[in-house]
Amino acid sequence: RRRVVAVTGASKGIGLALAQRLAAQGAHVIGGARNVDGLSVDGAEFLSLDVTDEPSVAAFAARCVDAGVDALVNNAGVGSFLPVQDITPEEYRRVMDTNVLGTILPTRALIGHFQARHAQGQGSQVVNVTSDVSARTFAGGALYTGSKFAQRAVTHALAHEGHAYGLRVTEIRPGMVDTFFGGTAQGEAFKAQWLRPDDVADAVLYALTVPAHLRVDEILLHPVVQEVSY
Ligand code: NJP
Repeated sequence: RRRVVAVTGASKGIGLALAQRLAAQGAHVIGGARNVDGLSVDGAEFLSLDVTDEPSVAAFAARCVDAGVDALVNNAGVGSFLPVQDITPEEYRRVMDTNVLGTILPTRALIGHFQARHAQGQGSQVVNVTSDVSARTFAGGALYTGSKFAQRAVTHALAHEGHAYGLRVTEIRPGMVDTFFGGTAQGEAFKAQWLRPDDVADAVLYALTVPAHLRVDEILLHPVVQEVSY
């Protein structure tokens, strides 16, 4: 049977690269994002998904369960870099809802399915694309890194809870990646030495393809040009 992998935030950047990589390796991909019109990848289906919206997540999850999904990759996320004095409640909610609630809702919607799979002797996986800043911060980072600290905490708590039903949980922590992140354009000259979306997709792929007795807890990866910061 083909492996079935659900990917949130699959319309561009890391998520799209991952959908292409997974499909090329023979998996069936169920990709979700708000803007999926015109997307086409052999071996992938794209569904409209807003990870902050419960009914939208429920519809996405129903299709995933129907297809017998093996793994969920929570990749959807937004960036926002403001000093504390400029953070509005609206911007707080947009970033926290997308990055934190947007990780919780798709996961929550599939836990019953993952537990049922465990009862049938099948393991499942959740891979959360957080950030290298899920455990450090900087000026202007309150909101974004705060959301990523929280997403990391959700990831760790899920790993504890999921252990009972054989769920393998992985945190992928990329540094700077050349995508559309934070409203920039992909391919801009100043990002020439940054990670490529494929670099991060390969890290996810690694976590998803290790032998069943092995759990990859975390992968931290940076472009060489990025300062060493731990
Ligand atoms: O960014 P981008 P990345 N519901 O903007 C989707 C993390 N990261 O690939 O809905 C559903 O090219 C959006 O689709 P759409 C970052 O925090 C990055 O770099 O159509 N989907 C698009 O497909 C994030 O968690 C860097 O607008 C929603 C995707 O998310 C992950 O990498 C560094 C959505 C974003 O594509 C992927 O971001 C780092 C919603 N409500 C961590 N809102 C970096 N690039 O430097 C957004 O440390 N999306």
